Amino acid sequence: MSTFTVINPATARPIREIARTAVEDVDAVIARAKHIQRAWAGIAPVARADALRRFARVVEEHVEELAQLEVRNSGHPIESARWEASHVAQVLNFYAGAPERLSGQQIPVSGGLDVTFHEPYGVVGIIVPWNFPMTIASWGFAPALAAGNAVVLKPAELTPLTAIRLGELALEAGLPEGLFSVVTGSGSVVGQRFVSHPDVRKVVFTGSTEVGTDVAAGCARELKPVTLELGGKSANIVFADADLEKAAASAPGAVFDNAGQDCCARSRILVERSVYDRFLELLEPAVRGFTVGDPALETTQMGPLISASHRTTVEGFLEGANVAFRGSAPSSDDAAFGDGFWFAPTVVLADRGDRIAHEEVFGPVVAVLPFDDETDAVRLANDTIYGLAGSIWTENLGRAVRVARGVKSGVLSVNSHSSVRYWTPFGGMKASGLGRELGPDAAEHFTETKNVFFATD
Ligand code: TXE
Repeated sequence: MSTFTVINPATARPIREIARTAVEDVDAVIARAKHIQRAWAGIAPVARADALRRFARVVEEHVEELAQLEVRNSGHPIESARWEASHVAQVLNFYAGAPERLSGQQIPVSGGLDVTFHEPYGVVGIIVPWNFPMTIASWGFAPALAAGNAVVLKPAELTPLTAIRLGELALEAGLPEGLFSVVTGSGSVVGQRFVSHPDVRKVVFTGSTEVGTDVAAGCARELKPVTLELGGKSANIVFADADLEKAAASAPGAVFDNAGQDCCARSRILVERSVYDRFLELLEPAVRGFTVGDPALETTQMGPLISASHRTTVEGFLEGANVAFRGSAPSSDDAAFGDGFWFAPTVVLADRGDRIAHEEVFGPVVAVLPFDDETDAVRLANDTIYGLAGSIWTENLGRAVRVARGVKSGVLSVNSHSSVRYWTPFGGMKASGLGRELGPDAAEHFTETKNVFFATD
């Protein structure tokens, strides 16, 4: 059997060999999922809810183990990894409330009774990237299962370990075998089979805009609905009337969290020209003080990049760039972490036409650009193909409302950088995606509406 090696990005040392699933084996998993899904959809809603609550409890009991696994496989700082593992349990708990609430409608008609049903699609294929392996997977599988679907999940080649463990925990929690299957392997084989297989009736994809566009085209050929969560180049807009100390202190976390490998990273800081110099003065100590190093330590704020080749890509963005200042990272002579894929947080002063002002870096590099007034700020914020997240810093309520309505992004926050709460909708506009995940309606997104008319005459 063909395998690939999973590497610890903090040390560059191998962790485990993982199977590359062949197409025939993917087909067998899908066939089993199709079979078990009928029974799952047929049980009482409360039984589905109970099963998901049990799954949530088992995940809760394994938060530390899952977190430690993510530290090794992804280099996430332990505190972040604990948050991620707990988040999976919370997402499961939240959507465990959905089965009894997937109500249809009764629509007034003459000569009978008209009602709608939310029917599950059947088998849902979920394709996950390497940046947040556990959380992004749960945004798909929890509501999909709650709605009565079976799930086949493909983790990224670089980071399959927590997904594999979640698959085992589902069985420990008593979910029927085959209902939630984790299928490891390459995107071009396993991921593409989810797209092309006629029995996978919906696909959820998170990853690059390039591959996402391909996945959507493949799904279109099969007339298969698809949810896409893609790249971002989100703006952190700082007006002169903002609490500058707070805005500057929080800006590094908003872009360097997860080493910038976050689709919501506020990777462009747009600063009103009159406070541009003052803001940079405040930003510099915050960046230099950002703690980069051993992900196992609770004091660490940022770990390594995910791979050597990704580090090369990120480095490429600094060619010809005007670097203002940088934070620190373990160097090659560090005994424990010298071989890891480290990259120090970097602040670049950019011009509007620069590549770094438009393209997603997906690393700890932030571009700072000045703007003139509110209209200019909105224009600049929207000057990208993406539209995922963003932050607005101002003490003027009217301006906050106007700018929040003017910026074409799916998830915005004012005087904070929050993006993800499992009970609020998440997703992007423009090249950042299609459809929404999380929030009160996510389980319904994994159903098709059926309308039935019962004649009474
Ligand atoms: O993503 P891919 P990668 C961006 C980011 C990053 C770049 C590449 O800039 O550097 O994308 O990351 C599977 N059919 N983002 O290589 O290739 C693949 O196996 C079906 C931004 O991880 O898009 C993996 O499971 N599936 C983004 C998943 O798709 C395929 C998050 C994502 O892989 C496939 C991640 C195919 N033909 C990366 N090819 C964000 N902004 O959140 C690959 N896959």
